[in-house]
Amino acid sequence: TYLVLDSIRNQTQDALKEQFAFDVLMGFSAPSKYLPSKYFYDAKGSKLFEQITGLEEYYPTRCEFEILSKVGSELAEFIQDKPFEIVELGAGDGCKTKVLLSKLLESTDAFSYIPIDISESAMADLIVSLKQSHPTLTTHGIVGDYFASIRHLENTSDNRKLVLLLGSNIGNFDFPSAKRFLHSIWKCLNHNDLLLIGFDLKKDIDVLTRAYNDKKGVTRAFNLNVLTRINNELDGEFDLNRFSHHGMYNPRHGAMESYLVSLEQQEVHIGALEKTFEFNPYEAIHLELSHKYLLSDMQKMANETGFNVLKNWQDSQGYFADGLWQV
Ligand code: AVI
Repeated sequence: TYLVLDSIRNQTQDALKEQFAFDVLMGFSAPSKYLPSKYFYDAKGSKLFEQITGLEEYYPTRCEFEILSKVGSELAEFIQDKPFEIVELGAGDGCKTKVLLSKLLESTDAFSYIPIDISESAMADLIVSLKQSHPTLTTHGIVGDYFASIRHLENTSDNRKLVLLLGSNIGNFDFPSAKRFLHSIWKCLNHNDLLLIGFDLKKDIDVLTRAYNDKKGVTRAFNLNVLTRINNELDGEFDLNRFSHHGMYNPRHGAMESYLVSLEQQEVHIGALEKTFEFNPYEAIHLELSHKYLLSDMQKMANETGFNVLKNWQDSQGYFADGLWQV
């Protein structure tokens, strides 16, 4: 079973919809239009993201899988005190985490696993598949966003914790927000608690560009799904054929940026907002930032948010890194 965090449960569907409507209103009224990337992850978006993680061009998941398959036993050495909790923020389908859990279980079974994810359907699937793959593991899933995750960390027992923030999820925050988020994790943890955090590393720009512009068009569908959500949930009238997906690397910011670009002058009505928004030809909606890091950027981020870096692991291509940070 899994728990839908109170913060989500207490808000009626209507309130969530109102928040979505408000965020769309803010994003489309801004001088440069944008939408927050958390709206990618409804049931369909989470499935599309799972598909992305299996794409040939999308290397991060494969690289981190390689790292986690190697580090499991080493990681067990850092966790001497029993019992402990593994809390994963943004667990998704848990595919990479399962390999880590299996490796840890070879050394100890004195831990429970607490995956947290914004998508209720992804959580339901994860709990079912964990029952099959790891039947003896104590698991408590929680549905909630990152801020709910922080509240969970604040309110849990004094058990030793290992927090997982994998898949370069931290890359989707801008730097000030990433620092604030990591520092708030640090504040919730006790001395010696651990954070295993994944970073996508800076690399050849063509490799990056391909990863966010796959041939099968899954990333395109992932981005366009946000407009489908507005159509379905907010009574929007977007014609998806009138927007194109644009994923590009910004070397000044060291980040992949995704946009939907309006292919023509158009007006789009959104029923729930009782408002029509105008899109100029080639006007962009900014959807996502995906920062790429150097090992020195990771070190800096750890220092600035209170953590000590115990260890860094990289995949064999040097594309991705996981850092083990300690409070
Ligand atoms: C979830 N996150 C780390 C992914 C990334 O690479 O920034 C989301 C994604 N967007 C397009 N492809 C994958």
